[in-house]
Amino acid sequence: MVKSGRGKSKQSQAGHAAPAHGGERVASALHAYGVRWIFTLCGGHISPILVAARRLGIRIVDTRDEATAVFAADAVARLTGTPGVAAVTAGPGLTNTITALKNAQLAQSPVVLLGGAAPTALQGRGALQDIDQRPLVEPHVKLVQQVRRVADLGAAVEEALVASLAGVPGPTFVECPVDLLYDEKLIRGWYSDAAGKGTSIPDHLLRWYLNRHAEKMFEGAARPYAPAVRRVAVPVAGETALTLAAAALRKSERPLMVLGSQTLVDAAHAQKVAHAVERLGVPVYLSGMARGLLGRDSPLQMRHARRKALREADCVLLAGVPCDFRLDYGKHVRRSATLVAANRSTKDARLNRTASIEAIGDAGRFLEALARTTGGIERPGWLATLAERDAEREREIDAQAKARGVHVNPVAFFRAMDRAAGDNALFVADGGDFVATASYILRPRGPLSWLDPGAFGTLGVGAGFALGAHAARPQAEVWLVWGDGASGYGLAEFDTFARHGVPVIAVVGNDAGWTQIAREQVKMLGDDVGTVLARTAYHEVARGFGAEGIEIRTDAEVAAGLAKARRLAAAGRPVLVNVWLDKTEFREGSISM
Ligand SMILES: Cc1ncc(C[n+]2csc(CCOP(=O)(O)OP(=O)(O)O)c2C)c(N)n1
Ligand SMILES: [Mg+2]
Repeated sequence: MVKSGRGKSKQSQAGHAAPAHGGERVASALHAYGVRWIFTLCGGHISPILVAARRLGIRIVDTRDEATAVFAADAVARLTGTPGVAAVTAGPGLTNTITALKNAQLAQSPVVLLGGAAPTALQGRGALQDIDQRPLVEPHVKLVQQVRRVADLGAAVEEALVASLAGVPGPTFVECPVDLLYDEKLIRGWYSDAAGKGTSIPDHLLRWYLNRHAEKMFEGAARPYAPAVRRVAVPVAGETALTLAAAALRKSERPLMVLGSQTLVDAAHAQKVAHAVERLGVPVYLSGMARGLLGRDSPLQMRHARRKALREADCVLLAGVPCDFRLDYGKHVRRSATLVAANRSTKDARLNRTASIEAIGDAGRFLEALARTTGGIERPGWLATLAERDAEREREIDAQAKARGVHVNPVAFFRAMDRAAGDNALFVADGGDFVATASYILRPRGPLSWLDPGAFGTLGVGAGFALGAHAARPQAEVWLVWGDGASGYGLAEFDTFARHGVPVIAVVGNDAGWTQIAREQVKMLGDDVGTVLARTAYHEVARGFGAEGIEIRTDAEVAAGLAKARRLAAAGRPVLVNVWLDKTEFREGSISM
């Protein structure tokens, strides 16, 4: 496996003979690096990769949209710390991935995208699905590999895997032209047919040219290929930053930490990071992939009134969290506070605000080192103040959960779902207000049990994330919290869930609208144009794809409906629960785009 800082360099067992074709080279590189799934939507350009990968025991999960394939690869990457891999065909297959690729880039997720391409000799000459792919993909990835020789395919894939994980993780792209993937005899046959049998000088020239082209393409392809698995070093912040941060924390009277997704880039270290945070004893807010890090009920974790706490804290440690819109571009943190920015990215550490102490390196490792250096930094009075404020807000939420209308109260619904979901639950969030409400109320059970799109705020990640989550954690009870609007992007993946036996419980918050947008638009502009949906029977759509569908229209039906959904999922069935929501004031006043 290619895992940050783990595993020894070793030669893989597979691939000591010359591979029969380029697809086998790609597959054996992936296999050697511990890749266990390829998410895909097929195309002739990539068939040899899929077939060869399956022969090596890599699971091929075919989806109904290339974006889903990349979202699924993204989820695998985040949950395992091993690169997630998607393979798509040339041209439109690739263009369909761009949103998901951008989402992975902004989430700093190590995704490797394999793309087909037109035959090398025909590129730029009007071949099927032939476009210039580099300029399309380049702005969204760390590395583009355009392979031109069969012998280079394996190394290109290895490079893409390593680069996706190194430093600040992110997606990479390997373009594999179709004529590099099939076996040499077949390709030479294509080229010789293309050259024809003419006797004119141009005919001779064309034959000479194509023959020389094939020679170059297959140069070295007869030699054996054995991938060499490289270890990716975890970047570690310097000692000075550690000493300064330790001193600042010790001196602090009101210390506070905010942990973001980047803290858990090295998924295998999640428990160690959790122990470090517990040992430090500093009150903490968890966001993104860090949600759930301390389990359901840690006394250190605060869920509410973050802005107020940040205003009051005299020392703030931002671990893997940039000062972007979520911290009001840094304004949430008090000017006079000592700000410690622990981040793999210098750019993120400096975004909008100059930190007092910069710790450039892995934020999780930094927390581990800090806990070893300082031991506990308990400030019981400060912790109690924050905890009381948190408890106060929880009581308000309880009061809101009591309100009864005609259909389901979303606040009460998530209280019920939080009680119903198992200890092995993993929550995927995709939607607007419905998801924002969930994020206040649902309590992720443990490390890496919450997935949301991240800073790109992309609607439509849900089905792919759920697919990837089940692959990475087959024992987990995967709950997809889905706005009715958001569900439209991925409903067809119920077909994928049914075919591959993926027992997702998708809970659709059916408020017949794009409510997060409608809320502001109506208030500010007096018109709901473009924001209204119908009370669609989404559960019946799921049934049409061969999955289970449950409809819940009133609060009274919630507990039984959720229990039934869990039973069906436990028996291996994907389920869609269509929940008719009442309007609520819960999200009133929050700004949403
Ligand atoms: C790809 C994409 N398109 C549009 C948006 C803008 N947007 C943000 S929230 C939202 C409404 C979501 O509606 P729904 O999923 O039904 O959740 P609700 O707010 O109704 O609970 C929209 C359209 C976006 N974030 N991403
Ligand atoms: Mg909605």
